[in-house]
Amino acid sequence: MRRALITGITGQDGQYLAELLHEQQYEVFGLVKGQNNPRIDMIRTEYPFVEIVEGDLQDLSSLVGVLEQVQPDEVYNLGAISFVALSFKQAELTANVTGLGVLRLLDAVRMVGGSQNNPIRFYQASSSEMFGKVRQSPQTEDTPFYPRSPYGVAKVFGHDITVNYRDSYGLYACSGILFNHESPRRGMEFVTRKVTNAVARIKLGLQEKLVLGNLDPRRDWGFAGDYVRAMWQMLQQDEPQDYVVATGRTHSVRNFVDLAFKHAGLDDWERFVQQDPRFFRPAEVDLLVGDATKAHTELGWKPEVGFEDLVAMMVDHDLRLEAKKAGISLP
Ligand code: GDR
Repeated sequence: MRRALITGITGQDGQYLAELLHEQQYEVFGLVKGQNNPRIDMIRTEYPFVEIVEGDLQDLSSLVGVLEQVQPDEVYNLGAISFVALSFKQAELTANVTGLGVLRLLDAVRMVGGSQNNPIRFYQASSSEMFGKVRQSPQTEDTPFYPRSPYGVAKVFGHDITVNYRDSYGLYACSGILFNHESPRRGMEFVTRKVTNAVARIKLGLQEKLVLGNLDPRRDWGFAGDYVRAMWQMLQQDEPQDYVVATGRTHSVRNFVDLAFKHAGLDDWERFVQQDPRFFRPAEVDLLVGDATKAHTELGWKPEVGFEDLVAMMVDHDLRLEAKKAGISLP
């Protein structure tokens, strides 16, 4: 049985990837940090096949210990401070976890190594936030980076150090430059889930307003379940490389809001939405749209869920969730 270690197991992508690897007959290990981490219980209950191991991306010796214990064939580094808005408030923490954490895990991989015939394969979760103030559109693997947040800056470091360790030490290390990807498992702090959950609650009469920041930014939004497939495919190639993973379509936050309200049968979203400077960022990423030609041609990867279906999936899920919590029966 192949063994995989996932950092960030409690996040959206960790959950989808764990399911995918479990279906592929992997033994799945999930790295979690801290005592009393409330999300560990969720993983134990909903993903009982995941073996929890304790360690922290801020602590090299803990990572070495975990790799020695697990002896993984594949390591997926999905752990990070991943909320861009938070990274402006906790820039140093973000640099430490999202940036230096990658270096520590790569060093641990280098030290523990795996067997000569079967070296550990490493996946780094790079991000379209690295393109920031975009230098060209659509963005490809060759587009220069211009990050616009401490999060984006830390991700550039993580990306570059992954490439550098591959070049310097011959590690099998890949970097997936993933554009925004969403699902019903998305955290409530991200705009898509914040919107679909509020739409559900407004529709059910549980909430009156939705307060947002800037509605103009455009994002290339895909479905997380599709994107974790690309991560796995990258590690199955003969040579490690970097790939953009995106849908190639871009929509504004306003488009997303409009579609989400309409899907719930509410045609006049402006009645419910307010804007508040609290949710604006000190520097914004205005437009992202990815060109995933390389992933299409070399990995055979294609997204299966389109934008409209993604919005519908998330709104429908949140309608069921909120109705159940409030004891309301849906028609
Ligand atoms: P992003 O995702 O920053 O693109 O990073 P997020 O959903 O947080 O923001 C998308 C856009 O929506 C605007 N926005 C708001 N955002 C939030 N969260 N809350 C609001 O109320 C709001 N109003 C407007 C934002 O300004 C932004 O322009 C995500 C994360 O998952 C990263 O970890 C990942 O690397 C990238 O996607 C790819």
